[in-house]
Amino acid sequence: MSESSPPGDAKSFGRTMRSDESAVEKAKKASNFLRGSIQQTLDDQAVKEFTHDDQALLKFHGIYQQEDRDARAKVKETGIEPETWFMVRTRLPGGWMNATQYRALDDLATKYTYNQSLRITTRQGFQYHGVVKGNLHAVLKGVNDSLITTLAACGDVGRNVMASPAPLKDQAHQQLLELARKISTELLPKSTAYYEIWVNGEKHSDSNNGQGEEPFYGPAYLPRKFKVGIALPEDNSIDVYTQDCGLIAVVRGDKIVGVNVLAGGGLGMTHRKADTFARMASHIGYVDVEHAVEAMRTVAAIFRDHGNRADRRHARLKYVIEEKGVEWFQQEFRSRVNFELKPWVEVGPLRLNDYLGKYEQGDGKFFYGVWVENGRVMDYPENGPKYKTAFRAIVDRFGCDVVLTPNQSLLFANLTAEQVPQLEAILAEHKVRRLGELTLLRRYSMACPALPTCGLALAESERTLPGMLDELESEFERMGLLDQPLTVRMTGCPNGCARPYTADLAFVGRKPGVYDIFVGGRLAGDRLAELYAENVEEKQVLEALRPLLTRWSKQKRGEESLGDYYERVFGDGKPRTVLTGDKHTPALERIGQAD
Ligand code: SRM
Ligand code: SF4
Repeated sequence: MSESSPPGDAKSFGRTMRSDESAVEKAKKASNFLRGSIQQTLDDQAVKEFTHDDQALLKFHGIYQQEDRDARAKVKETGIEPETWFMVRTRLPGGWMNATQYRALDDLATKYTYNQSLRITTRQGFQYHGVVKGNLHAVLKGVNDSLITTLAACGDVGRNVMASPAPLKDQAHQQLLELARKISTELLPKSTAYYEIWVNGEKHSDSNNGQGEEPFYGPAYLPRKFKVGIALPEDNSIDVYTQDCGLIAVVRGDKIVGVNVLAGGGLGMTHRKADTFARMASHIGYVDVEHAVEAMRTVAAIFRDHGNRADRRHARLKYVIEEKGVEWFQQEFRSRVNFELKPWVEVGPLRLNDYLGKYEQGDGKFFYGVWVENGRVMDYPENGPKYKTAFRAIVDRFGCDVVLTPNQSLLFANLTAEQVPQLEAILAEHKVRRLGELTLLRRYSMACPALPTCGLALAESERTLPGMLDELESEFERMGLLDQPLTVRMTGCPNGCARPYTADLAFVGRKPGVYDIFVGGRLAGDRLAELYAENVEEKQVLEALRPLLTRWSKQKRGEESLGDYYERVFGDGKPRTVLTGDKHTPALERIGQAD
């Protein structure tokens, strides 16, 4: 092991820190370990917003300052300035919670969100939207009282750790969850600021000393967010290739014996900026399971020490690896550990498993997966589904555990055989669609929140995808394609929050009512899509897709998905691992010519 930069060596913090460091870097270092002036602003009821620096720090506490963009759009009409809103995100390793915790989180949503909803995120967390400043403390305290945290759900730290969600009672699944929890704990900041501000109000003896509160991160934390997810070959719903550090469990018998380590995945990019791109994580190697946590920590340490701290647009690990190369990364990794980085172990082909419907757990009990439209657990008006009431009734009646999935859905665990039909009756009574009532198109769909809460949204997403799917369903039915599994994803901007670039088909917001269309990913999540059509008006989407859908319907081989068909016929034979924000000729132009 090199003496210069072992993971956790405080001397190595900011080894490559530049003099032109970004404003956020300065804010972090000046924050006294995430305190800033958050408490003062909370105490001052006359102040509605946090300072710019504090907004950056709040993210580490799991909070985003937002506003109601619907109201913003109507300011001219109404003359009323939108209220400052806050989004609060939980950190739930592997998406797990028990019934008591679910009830507590559900109660907080009823009391404190603008639309009484819990929003399941694409990383197995819950989000609260539209919380007002005066209620922030109550929400965070409430979350913590139920032994869940919002700490490090956002910010330049290790984010919520994802894991294949199936609550199966075999050894591999138990190990998987244990590993996700260990990694999550390992990545939690040690600063006591969070507890002082939100939980017990007490200053800890070691606080305010400005030193030593972050033995791993140091005062500037990471250059940017850092995402870890653990997949099993039979379930890559976590999209392992999109993680900063992905782990694929290698199972022998029913035991995880090691993990394949991937690094440098990420999806965020900017339209027309070729120097920003989505990137599939690179294969780094294999480590025995006892070294998995240290391996992840080492990947994070390399990022900490080499990530770009001047330009936040280029601050993700993917840019470090793309610039310096995989071999450099492997060498750096080896120099920091005293265990062996072994060659990558071939595992079976990756698949996506959404676990909807009824499954045996392996201990005589059952779990049951329920699809939630875009993860929004709420009671829709009139004849719409009443997810929130139904889920609460299920949890109250059966006391079951709840697991959030990476597909914005939810599993109820530890049910008896008799409880399953009762649960199904509750779903039916509340108009919640079950497996047989979903087309495959809808089943594997996801959309990010976008408007009205997301400050970065260029177009609608969650509120538009359901209607677009109605139209796609009619078109697919007409073409005899409804029984083809495929992933359809939508985002309101190119940041990629609903992981559009690994989907068979994706719509990425460009401006209000206008989307870029991407095609060519697939359910397995192991290939990037490419730009198919640019600047397509929402109403023209079907027309733009028709040439491709027609060919697919006539030429597909067996169950060939849209992405696989596209790749076979129009791909260049090489799996895409990088997708730039400035793509040359959209594929539709080529396909048009191929007629
Ligand atoms: Fe995301 C920023 C929502 C998963 C890439 N993401 C945001 C913000 C916080 C907007 C902002 O910065 O002001 C969004 C809040 C909207 C709102 O009103 O709720 C937001 N991201 C989400 C969620 C809720 C989408 C969802 O449909 O569930 C997901 C929360 C996950 C969680 O529980 O932690 C979410 N975001 C992702 C993913 C997917 C993933 O991690 O599996 C990605 C792509 C992977 C990646 O990180 O590259 C993603 N979000 C981004 C980016 C682009 C980062 C980049 O490197 O360029 C941003 C913009 C940023 O960070 O500046 C962003
Ligand atoms: Fe907001 Fe863009 Fe993420 Fe959607 S993809 S939530 S619009 S940042």
